[in-house]
Amino acid sequence: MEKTFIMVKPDGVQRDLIGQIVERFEKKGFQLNAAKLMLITEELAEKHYGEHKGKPFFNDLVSFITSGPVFAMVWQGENVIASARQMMGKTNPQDALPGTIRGDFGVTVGKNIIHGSDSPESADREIALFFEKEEILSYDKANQGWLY
Ligand code: DAT
Ligand code: MG
Repeated sequence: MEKTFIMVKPDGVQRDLIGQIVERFEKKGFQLNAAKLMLITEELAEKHYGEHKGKPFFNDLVSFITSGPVFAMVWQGENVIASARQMMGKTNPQDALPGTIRGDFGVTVGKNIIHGSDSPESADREIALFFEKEEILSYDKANQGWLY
């Protein structure tokens, strides 16, 4: 089953949004495989956001993502990578539709609450950056027959 890396950013943690965000993914029908509250080092931030190195917002992005605890997660489900991106909404909360996480909770692009992998390649890379293999749990859930 497809897996993706989802992270509540420092603003989402400070604004007490972890529970509501987890609830949206649970209610949708996705399955949680791993989760932890953690601090991101500068080194990890630069790796995670490597594709943005050299862009004008890169330094602010690294400062922001290392500024406080994040809540890192792995979720699984059919088409979870693209579905999670839809649930998050557009990168800039001002373009994100109501009903999406960024549309409902965010105001500016610099503090847009949540990260989600944008492709299968990114998901594999990001899951491996943030989690050890033993931290990612596969387990049966009784609701699966009612989802698939
Ligand atoms: P996403 O997080 O939707 O995958 P992205 O990968 O293009 O978006 O950018 C990563 C993060 O960088 C994004 O969540 C917020 C920040 N960012 C992107 N574009 C920005 C901009 N023009 N100004 C400030 N921050 C920006
Ligand atoms: Mg991205």
